[in-house]
Amino acid sequence: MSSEDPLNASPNDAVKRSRYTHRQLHLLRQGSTATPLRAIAHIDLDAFYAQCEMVRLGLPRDTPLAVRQWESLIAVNYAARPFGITRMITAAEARKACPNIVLQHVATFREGEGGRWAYRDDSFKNIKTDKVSLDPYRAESRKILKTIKDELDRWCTNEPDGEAHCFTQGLSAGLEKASIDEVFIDLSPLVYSVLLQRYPELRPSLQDENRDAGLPPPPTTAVPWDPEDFLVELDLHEREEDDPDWDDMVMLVGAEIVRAVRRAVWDELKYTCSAGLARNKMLAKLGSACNKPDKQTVVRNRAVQHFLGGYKFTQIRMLGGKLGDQITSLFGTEQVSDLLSVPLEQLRTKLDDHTASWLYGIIRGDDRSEVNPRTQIKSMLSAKSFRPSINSVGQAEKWLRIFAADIYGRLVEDGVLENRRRPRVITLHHRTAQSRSRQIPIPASNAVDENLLFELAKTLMRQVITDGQAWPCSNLSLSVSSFEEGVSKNKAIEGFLLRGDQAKSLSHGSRPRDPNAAASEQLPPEKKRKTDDNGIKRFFAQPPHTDSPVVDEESAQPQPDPDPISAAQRSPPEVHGSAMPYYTCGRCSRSIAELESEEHDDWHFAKDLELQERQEARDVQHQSRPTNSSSSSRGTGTRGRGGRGGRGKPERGQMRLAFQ
Ligand code: DCP
Ligand code: MG
Repeated sequence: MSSEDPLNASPNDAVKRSRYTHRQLHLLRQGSTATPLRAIAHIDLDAFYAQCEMVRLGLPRDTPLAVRQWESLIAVNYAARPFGITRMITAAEARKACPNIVLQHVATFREGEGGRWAYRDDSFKNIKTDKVSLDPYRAESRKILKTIKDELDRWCTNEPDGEAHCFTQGLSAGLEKASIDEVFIDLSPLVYSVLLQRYPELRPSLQDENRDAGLPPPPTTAVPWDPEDFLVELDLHEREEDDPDWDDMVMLVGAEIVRAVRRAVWDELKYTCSAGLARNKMLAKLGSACNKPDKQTVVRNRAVQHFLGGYKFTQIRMLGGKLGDQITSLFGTEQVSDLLSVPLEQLRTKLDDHTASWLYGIIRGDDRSEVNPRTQIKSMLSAKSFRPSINSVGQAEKWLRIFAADIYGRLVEDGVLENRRRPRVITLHHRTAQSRSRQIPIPASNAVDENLLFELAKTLMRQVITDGQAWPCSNLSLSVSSFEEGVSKNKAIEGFLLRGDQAKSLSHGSRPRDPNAAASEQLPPEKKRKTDDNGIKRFFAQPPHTDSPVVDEESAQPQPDPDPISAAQRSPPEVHGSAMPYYTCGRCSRSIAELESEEHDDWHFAKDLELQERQEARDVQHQSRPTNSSSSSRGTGTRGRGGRGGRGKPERGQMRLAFQ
């Protein structure tokens, strides 16, 4: 009997097809979030600050070490963890538990010692005079990111189709720096090109005109996993002996790339990291934490249910905050496995439709959020709280010198010397009984350097003193914002340097226009409204680390704000009589000083959110159903481990959620 005779063919003779289609494979090439064949990696450095210190001090990996900030621990290496040392105990307790532990204090700036940070043996006793610097860790983080990109680029250029997908372009496609020590990588297009090279039968042929036809099956009955790959156990009804499908092959190639990336980070910089690989960000992030340190975990599609079933849903991205708490109280459980047995209809009786559908999907491993290359940093802030408060201009200026140096160091890293970017506004925040801030433009005619920032900061401080009520001051901070793009955006280098009259008038404009005006009066009315509006502020707020006992102000660096309006929506700049550049806003037709453009855009963004909020609140009222909870709240928290990452704004590809 021949299998070519369909009438007489037995089921065993039938040509087996993959459960995946040409269309789904093609979507992999495009990095689409819609294909089940996606390959997303999450890489997280092990005990990051502690490793930075071990590398700097040249210590062997088995030396117990913790990084301290005053009496608190902020990172603990894996050699110290078996002694019961965690971030939740103090330095003294750690010393007791492990007398040989190295307790390395973070680098600090010191009042009166200029603007250079240094490692000092006595920093931990000097909270009054020292200010933490995270510069060493930021610098290591940048090196690691570069190594990761270089390795990915090596893969790209080795692949015939890979060149279109380059990881080192200015804003790396497919690579999202999620925090100082973690990145998401969308490996999909790269995996696609490797797969096509290795399995030419995947190339669409003329017979495959039907894009929804199944792919030929993989030419193997067993996946050659590397012994270093930790595979999450399969779901109950799945068996390892079953033939693999293309989703397994996607993970196999992804795991090979991730292993190479991790090896490059170790070989070149001597850092270990852990990784998770899965079809989406949520699963990849959970995966990377599973087998720390120095391991990678693969969550195959056939293992997702088993994997997620063991978690509390409050451990899932987006469910770590308020939303998770509310779902816990509504359903009386934190376990994914309990919630899996709740039908969608029942979720809808307690949650609005969007939230119910999203939750129903996410606990089944469905997350379509994109890997977003981060937008550029939009502001930099350097701050210090004083206990006891300070009382003199001399003391304040010593700190302003440190803030200026701190911010300048970060501007240099951000490309200010190469004219890639420069800030246009400098702001001094000052707290006595109440908080106030004053800001002035940074003259476009001057090169931005430490001295200029210091001089401008002193000018602002003098204004605060002239206003009165400057002392006792309990907190002082300096920030720069309203960044201007330079040559990287095809602007000539001189684009920063205005000439002749224009430069002169702008530098005049940089002087305080009205030294006696209250700080808030210098802000556009829109800005004031935004600042006053608690409803909106929530969306911009970034929750602090919550698992750390450290109550600190040091070197806080605001995350980049979402880019609210594309430049295309703005009319071209116009110049008013004062020679201060203005433009007419394409949305509200108001005339806006260029220097305030970012704030103005932010204001529109905030207004849009506010409108959206109101609209959603109205929708919710209309669709209202009985609920167990009388509270009304919005599930925008994205707190991850350590409370990081809570940005409020939903990611692209995700819906904002609302409770009823
Ligand atoms: N960090 C901090 N305070 C916290 C949490 C973290 O200062 N409450 C800093 C120090 C960490 C770094 O951020 O080294 C990265 O945070 P992680 O949560 O990734 O923790 P680690 O990298 O230290 O350990 P792990 O191996 O669990 O990732
Ligand atoms: Mg880490």
